[in-house]
Amino acid sequence: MELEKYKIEAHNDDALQTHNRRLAFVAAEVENAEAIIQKLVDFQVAIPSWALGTGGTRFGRFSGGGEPRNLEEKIADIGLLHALNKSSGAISLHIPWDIPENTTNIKALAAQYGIQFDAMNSNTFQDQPGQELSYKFGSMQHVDKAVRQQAIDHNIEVIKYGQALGSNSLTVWLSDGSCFPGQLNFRKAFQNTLESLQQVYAALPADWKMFVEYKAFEPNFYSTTVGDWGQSYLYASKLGDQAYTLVDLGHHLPNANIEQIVALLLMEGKLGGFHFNDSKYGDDDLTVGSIKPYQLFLIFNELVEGMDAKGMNHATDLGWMIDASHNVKDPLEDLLQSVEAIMITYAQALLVDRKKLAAAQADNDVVTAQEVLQQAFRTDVRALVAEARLRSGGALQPLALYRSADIRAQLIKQRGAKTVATGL
Ligand code: LRH
Ligand code: MN
Repeated sequence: MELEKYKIEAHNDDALQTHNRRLAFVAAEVENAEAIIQKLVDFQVAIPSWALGTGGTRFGRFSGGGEPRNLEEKIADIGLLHALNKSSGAISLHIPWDIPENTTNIKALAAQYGIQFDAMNSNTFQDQPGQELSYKFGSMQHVDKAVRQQAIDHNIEVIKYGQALGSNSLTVWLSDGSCFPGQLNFRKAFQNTLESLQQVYAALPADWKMFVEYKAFEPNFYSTTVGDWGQSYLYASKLGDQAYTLVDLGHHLPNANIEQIVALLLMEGKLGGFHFNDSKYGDDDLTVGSIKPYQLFLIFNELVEGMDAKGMNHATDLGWMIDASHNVKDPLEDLLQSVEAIMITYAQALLVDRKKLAAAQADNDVVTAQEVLQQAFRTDVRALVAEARLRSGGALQPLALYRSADIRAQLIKQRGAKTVATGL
């Protein structure tokens, strides 16, 4: 479903006066407004191909209708998000949920919408129909070499799909672990997993990155073989320079200081990217910034400080991806809110008075240090984010236009009320 340009222009004309008033106010407050707007224009967040349908839990799934029936319609949905906010210019595919039958056609279709292919995701946490060997007791950790080889072959196949589409990174999330004490020899599980990852690493094209995603628990509930940032860092360090850790915000034990983890991984040059979402309890995969917006700000504060300290390019040197699932919201509205939260938080982190913060830290002036951070967090930067969208040809208020243009109703009319998208 195309969103006609004239509809975006008409929407912006109606909202322009209010926008300009708000922009003038914040631009008067913020000295580096122009630089921030330009950084926002360049900043793109990859949308997960597995989060365009209504997710669910083991207790139930309540479809909202009009869900994409195939990869082509998923790319069209991301094209729609990108037309609205001009910040969703990439898709992250999950294999085999989204196998591109004809990579040339899929690549051409994505290009039409201005969509790039971000990290590819492998899947050795489910058994596929007709699969020879089961991953019930793990994949790369498995005691049976043949199961490990099956997982290695799958990851190498995923790299090939990615090469054909123009992706240049592979995310490996392993659900491997154990549910009961005694079930697993932790040392052998680590070594089997490392040897397996080394074979996948050896198949990486020279310009590719491998992201090792860690997770504390689920689906295993006693141990996870890539269970925290330290274990992921250990694997990535032993694998080589093309291997990095991937931080999924929902994959930590309660009250973990994620911003400190991010600062140290960045310092070590081993932070590869993010799966943004939010959570209150476990891996809830909720809308970014919906539960702990200040934690998200503190993470972006460390990112900006750490990336500038290393002279890194904010837009291209790390993998910026969302990983969410939607139980009660329209998937596209949820993703629009998540991208907006990321852009707002990035803008606030760019606002932090770094000189004043460093001086306060040098003086152990704890109060001023907090004031510097909260001054930025309490600044309403939404007009800067909207201005970046306007300059990129997007909508000033994406969610409002998505609703006023009645897009979900048109998708249901086009696809039906009972369509089910592959994914979570
Ligand atoms: C695991 C995870 C991983 C994906 C999956 C869909 O919880 O975060 O990144 O493969 O979700
Ligand atoms: Mn994830």
